[in-house]
Amino acid sequence: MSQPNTYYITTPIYYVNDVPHIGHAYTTVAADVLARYHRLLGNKVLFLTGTDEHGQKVEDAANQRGIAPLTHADELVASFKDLCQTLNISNDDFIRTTETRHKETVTAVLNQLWEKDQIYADTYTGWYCTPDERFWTEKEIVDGKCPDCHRPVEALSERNYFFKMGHYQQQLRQHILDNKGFIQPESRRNEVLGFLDKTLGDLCISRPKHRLSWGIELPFDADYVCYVWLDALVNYISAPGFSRDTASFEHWWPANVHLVGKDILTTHAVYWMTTLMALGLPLPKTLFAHGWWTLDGEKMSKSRGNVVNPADLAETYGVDAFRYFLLRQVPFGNDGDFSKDVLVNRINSDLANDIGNLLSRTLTMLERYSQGKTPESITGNAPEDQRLQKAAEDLFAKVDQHLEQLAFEKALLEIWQVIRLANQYIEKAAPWLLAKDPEKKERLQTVLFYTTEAIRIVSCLITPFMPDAAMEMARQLGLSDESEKKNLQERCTWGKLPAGLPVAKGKSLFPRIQTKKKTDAQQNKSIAKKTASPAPIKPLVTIDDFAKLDLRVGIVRAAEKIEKAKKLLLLQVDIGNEKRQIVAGIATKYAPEDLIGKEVIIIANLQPATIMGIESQGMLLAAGGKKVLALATFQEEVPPGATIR
Ligand code: ME8
Repeated sequence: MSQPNTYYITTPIYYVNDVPHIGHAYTTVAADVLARYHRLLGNKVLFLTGTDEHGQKVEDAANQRGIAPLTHADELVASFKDLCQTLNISNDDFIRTTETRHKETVTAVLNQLWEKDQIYADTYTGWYCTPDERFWTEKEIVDGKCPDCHRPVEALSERNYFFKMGHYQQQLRQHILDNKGFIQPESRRNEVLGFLDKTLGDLCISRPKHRLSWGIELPFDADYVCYVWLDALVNYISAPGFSRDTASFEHWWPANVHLVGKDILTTHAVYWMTTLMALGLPLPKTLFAHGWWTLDGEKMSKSRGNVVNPADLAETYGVDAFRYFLLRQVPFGNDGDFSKDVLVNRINSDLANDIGNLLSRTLTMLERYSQGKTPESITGNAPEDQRLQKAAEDLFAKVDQHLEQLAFEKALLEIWQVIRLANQYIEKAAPWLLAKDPEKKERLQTVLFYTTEAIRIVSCLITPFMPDAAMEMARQLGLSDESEKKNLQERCTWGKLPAGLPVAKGKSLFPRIQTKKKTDAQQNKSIAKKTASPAPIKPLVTIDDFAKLDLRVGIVRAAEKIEKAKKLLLLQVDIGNEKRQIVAGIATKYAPEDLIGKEVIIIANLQPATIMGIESQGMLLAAGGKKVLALATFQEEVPPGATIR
């Protein structure tokens, strides 16, 4: 990873219309890992998070409670700040859009854009979606409803102020094309490029006060407040000091990473980047839009009553275990489904069994065979010594490369390979047998040193993910507080373990979580549910029959509902050299917006068929019979058009 002197990372600022949930925790924990990692590398870090407090959603939430918006915001902000504390988040700043420093910067931004003739007044007639706070054109709305949230829209005609966003369409497109890592992951980059293929309109950046008063007043027209999205996006420059503290601003800007969820990709990739262009400011280096958490396959929302409270999970299962789970379970750009069973399994297998066991058995060995002290450094010649040394020595570079790509789960997987290798090493070396043979004393010392040194390196590299557990590991290994030390790379070189330090075996790092045993009847019921009447296997085919099918990787570039066909969606799928139009019976399971950017498997040489008057040029693979259970997709990113065997 290149080592800039400064590393500025942001999360979205969260709406205070409701309490935080697992999705908010996800982005914030991911940003925290990167911030901590960069501090360990010796970089100067600014890690910003905060709350988005203006606009209709917050005003409505306050009205419902019969209190003033700011009183409402003050209460909810506390729950976001508490969550940061609970999850051990190391943010350097927390910005609220109701703070004076932010309001001043928004006013300065509006003034600059106005003076640069980037804002104009016009009367606009369109369809307004109140929950989303945005206008749609006649063409965009679907059956009188918002194409985004599917709630009814209302016709509105009013004078407003517009930012000349359309003017920057080509410049933005070119920037994305020239800078491969600018929008990540690749699927999201393609999604934005697809969006920019259509004409980019201007952006309405005002709301008349008679309709919405809870916002920052436009400096050039006191009858209007600023559109909440423009207000919110400006937080990324108001916190480091734009328009107020030039030295600080220039020190931190441009940001290295804006981390967001995929729901707010367009507002960041298009609204924000064009605003920066209009202000003449450099663009952030990377915008990463991660995937979406669902609960048992369903969208989480207050109205469904299925919101997962992150503070409860952290309290029940442990902060570090929860942080580990979030980043290990799902590749960062992909969607994930939350379930407590999966969380518990992950904790028991990776944390209690793998890392917990490794530490506890190593400490026991040191107590028994090394007078409770860290062993002397010895060079081992056995192939297994060298294998473990190489794996541990190479670990920093691998983790570094994965974190550069924000591939948290891959970084953790690499660390766990070393942990598993160290456990196998102990089993193979059987130090308890070596201890019985006086002639094997030196071999025993070698085994102790190799194991302890591997764990020491592991403890350094898990620090950003699980700061408390890493500190406790270091403490038990007799090392002083490793987590606060910089020079991570140097600390991860083999052979740095100081000899003769007293170790202090303590409480178990990650106690095993007892799972309630299901009764036989429950077990049978759940097995029956899972395997309910599977369809009989069809007659055998030959390998030649199978080879006739041309299965390809496709990326969904566009998806829309088909009028009068409840179960069907019309998809535009990119299969490398060509685009296929496919009619798929998956509308009961997926909303069109869930599919954009998804990598799917298609049968590319299926005879085209006409469905509801539309030609379908291929078929998607999915689990399930008449009822679709899940689309077949990939664990890793794969290029469109790749063949599948
Ligand atoms: O959009 N899965 O705020 P917000 C994964 N104020 N991430 C999730 C998630 C889920 N189910 N739910 C929420 C806003 N998130 C604006 C942002 S920024 C200038 C203004 C995370 O409270 C994810 O990061 O709705 C998502 O982008 C963000 O919370 C939306 O938070």
